[in-house]
Amino acid sequence: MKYKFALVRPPPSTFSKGLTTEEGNPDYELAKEQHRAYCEGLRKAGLGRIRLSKDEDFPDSCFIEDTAIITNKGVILTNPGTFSRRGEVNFVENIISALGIPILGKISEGYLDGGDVVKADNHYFIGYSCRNDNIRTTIRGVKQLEKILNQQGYTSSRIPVKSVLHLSTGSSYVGKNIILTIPENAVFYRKHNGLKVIETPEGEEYAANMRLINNHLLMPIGYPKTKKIVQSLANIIQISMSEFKKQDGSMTCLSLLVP
Ligand code: CIR
Repeated sequence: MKYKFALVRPPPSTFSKGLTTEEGNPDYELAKEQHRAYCEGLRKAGLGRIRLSKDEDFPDSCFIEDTAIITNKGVILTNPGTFSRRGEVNFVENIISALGIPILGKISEGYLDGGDVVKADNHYFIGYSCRNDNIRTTIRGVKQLEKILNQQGYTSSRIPVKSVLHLSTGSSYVGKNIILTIPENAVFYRKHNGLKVIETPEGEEYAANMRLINNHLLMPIGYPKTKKIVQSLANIIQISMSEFKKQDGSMTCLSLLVP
């Protein structure tokens, strides 16, 4: 899918009050700086950017990926598993409507975070991440998304998410039929015919999440072994992600790509 522009939302001043399992308080000034560099990375990858307003009431609202799934036929609005994030979807819904992008459906029968969806061309991998320590995407949410995708002619498959926040936290589609993933997901991706599955080197699990944009890959700085693995696949753009990582966020979380 060829993308034309990205929707991004800068971190609000309440950013450090967001949800996280990581240690360490994020530095707000640095987070803003890293967000600007991220937007610059999107520009280098050839995308126009629509910068939406910040919202102090939603500390996690810069992680806009969790609010919607954008297909080439339109958008599916999510219903995040955590109560504190549900209100983020209304704002994004208004923007999507104002842009005239069709809304194909809205998750209402369970919970689903956009970060649990990894798209490989026209196939969607959906993570069910809800477990005792991580109240996120539920099976009912997965089933409803499968139904909507199916109605639109897309195929999908399910993957349990065991140790990370979302499916996309530990994997991403890096183009050319290749999935880059942390080892625990590899067996599930390998069930899918025609896909090549590459595991992240030990200690570089955070780099499993990259943003493929047309012929470019946005990846976090500081993961040299993974960089070596992907550098022949696309033009690599490296971004500092330290402050978003402290809030459990990764590369794809910070944007929604519109074809
Ligand atoms: C959260 O816990 O919801 C945020 N602090 C991080 C969300 C990251 N989003 C993503 O992986 N798609």
